[in-house]
Amino acid sequence: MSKTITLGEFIMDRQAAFPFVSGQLTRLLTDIGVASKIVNHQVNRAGLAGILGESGSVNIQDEAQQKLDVFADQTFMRILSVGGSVAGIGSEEQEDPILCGDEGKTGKYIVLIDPLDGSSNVDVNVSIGTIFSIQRRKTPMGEPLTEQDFLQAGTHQIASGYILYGSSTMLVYTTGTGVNGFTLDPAVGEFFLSHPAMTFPEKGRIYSVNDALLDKCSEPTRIFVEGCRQTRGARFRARYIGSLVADFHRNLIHGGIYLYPSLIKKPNGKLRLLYECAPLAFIAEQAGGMALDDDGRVMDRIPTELHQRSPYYVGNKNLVQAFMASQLAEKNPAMNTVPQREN
Ligand code: P6P
Repeated sequence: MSKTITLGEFIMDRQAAFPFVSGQLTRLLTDIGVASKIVNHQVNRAGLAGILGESGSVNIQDEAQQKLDVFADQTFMRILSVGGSVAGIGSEEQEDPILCGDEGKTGKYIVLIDPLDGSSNVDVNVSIGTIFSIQRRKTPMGEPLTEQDFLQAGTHQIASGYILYGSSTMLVYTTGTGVNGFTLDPAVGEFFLSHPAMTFPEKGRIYSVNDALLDKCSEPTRIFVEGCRQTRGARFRARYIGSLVADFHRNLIHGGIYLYPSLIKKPNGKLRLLYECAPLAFIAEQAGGMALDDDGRVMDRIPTELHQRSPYYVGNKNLVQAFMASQLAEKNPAMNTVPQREN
């Protein structure tokens, strides 16, 4: 039986393939693993530790901060800012970026993070997650960071990933050479490689969208979802947890598409580009899938502000392409398509 490899061993093995690296990315990925174990411990005991519910504060999104939101944000900030690899952190929970290491003059990397996405589900024991994106600083070392260090396209990402605090806790990440998943063994406090070389199944049969929004989105989106619903053999299933990381992870394993569309009153939808859409888009593309917004590939989008939102359609390539065909059909009815019968 082959030896089960830990996250740390995997990261070190991968570094060995790049002899000229400084080891800062290795340290950063390791620190993310450490922070996620601490957050996982609190998430698992939230009901017992009296840290359920709202903290009484609101974040930049004007969303009530759950106590665990604040704890997760503080934990990742604390651990990532002292490791020496990070120059600055942009967090969903912080209005402005946090500068690390001598006002951001040291540290090679920029981290964009949603410390605890879907946290409103904590009180009802539904899976939640952390999403992270790692960029290389643009400003030379020794100089203070600028806004542009944080506003980079998804194609510049050095790494991205998520931690899913669910029935088991998993860390899934990519550095641009495929996607690998690690499952935490709480008995020894180690992440072990459990899902090597993750890819979407060839075809997907799940669509994930908030049905209550459909009367607020575009006609083509409604046409696409209706196409998924049609019973003529498509055999689609509707699955929507209301926790992006959980929905994304299920669709990565079983195949499907997640949609958070542009809405009449929210043309940019709800999800945030830098620390939700772009990092999961990197994972999706590395796993053979696709991630689009209303104008094309999410990874190409150059942000103009830290907390900007984006319509989001991500999952199996065949389903995302069918969705976009339904969007284009609005302009050219002859192109109208609905997902085809699964063989
Ligand atoms: P709605 C959670 O707040 C989140 O950002 C994602 O995790 C989730 O997929 C989405 O919003 C749910 O939004 O409008 O369907 O409740």
